[in-house]
Amino acid sequence: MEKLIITAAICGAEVTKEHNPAVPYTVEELVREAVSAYDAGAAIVHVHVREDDGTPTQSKERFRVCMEAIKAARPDVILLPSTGGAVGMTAEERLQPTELFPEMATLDCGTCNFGDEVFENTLPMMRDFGKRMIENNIKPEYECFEMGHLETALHLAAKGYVPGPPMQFNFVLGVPGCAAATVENLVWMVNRIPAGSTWTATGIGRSEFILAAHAIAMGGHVRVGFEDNLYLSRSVLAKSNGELVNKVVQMAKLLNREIATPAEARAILGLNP
Ligand code: KMH
Ligand code: ZN
Repeated sequence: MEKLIITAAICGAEVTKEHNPAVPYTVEELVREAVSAYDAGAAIVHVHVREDDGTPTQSKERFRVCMEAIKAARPDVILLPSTGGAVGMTAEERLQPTELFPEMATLDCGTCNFGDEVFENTLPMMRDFGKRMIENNIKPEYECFEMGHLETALHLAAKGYVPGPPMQFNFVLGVPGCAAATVENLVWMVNRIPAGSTWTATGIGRSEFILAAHAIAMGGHVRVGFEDNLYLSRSVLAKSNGELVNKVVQMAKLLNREIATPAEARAILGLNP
């Protein structure tokens, strides 16, 4: 089986220090969390950034400073900035990190409920995001919160509006208002992806490690991190993103799945070495 790529979603836009004091806001805190995840075995760091007070931002300058600081600490890590940002941001606001020419960026695949809010990703928005990623030579990670999101990504790729196969999908299951984090849903989605494409599973909240176990066994890849889950085990807050990554590494060891280095992850994902 292919080596396991672990992505650490170290921050997100929604969780705060009130939920877990280790949630990073400042540049130094983001670097600390990225380094802890990388050193534990993450090849990819999914980056959201905050102002020092915790307010989510898509500021190009804030992304530049944070991503350069992470790269200075761990030069070979793959950075995957968010173009999802936080609910309510405009498309132009959200697209700012693509101006920094990252290797990868998220591309969210449809409008959906997101807890009590609506996360807007219309087809025109997706076409604009796809165009930007084609122009800037960025490999999208297609974020699918629903079955229909996967169909949308496939449809837009077939029309050439977004980069086509091989594609990297992230099946984010368990967001309140979206598809549940069940193995049936995961298997359904995995069975729909084009040959040669790759996929990652992200389980929200207490489903994080259950979905990770399925993905490890099925040959997919895994995302964990504070964006998705704050607990190492029941009622035990994780002290760092590294603790969450380490738990996946231990699970993979038990199932005889080796962990991909960033170089190996680049080869698996078809990124430039
Ligand atoms: N914060 C969510 C509304 C992404 O990074 O592309 C969207 C999100 C997805 O986190
Ligand atoms: Zn995100």
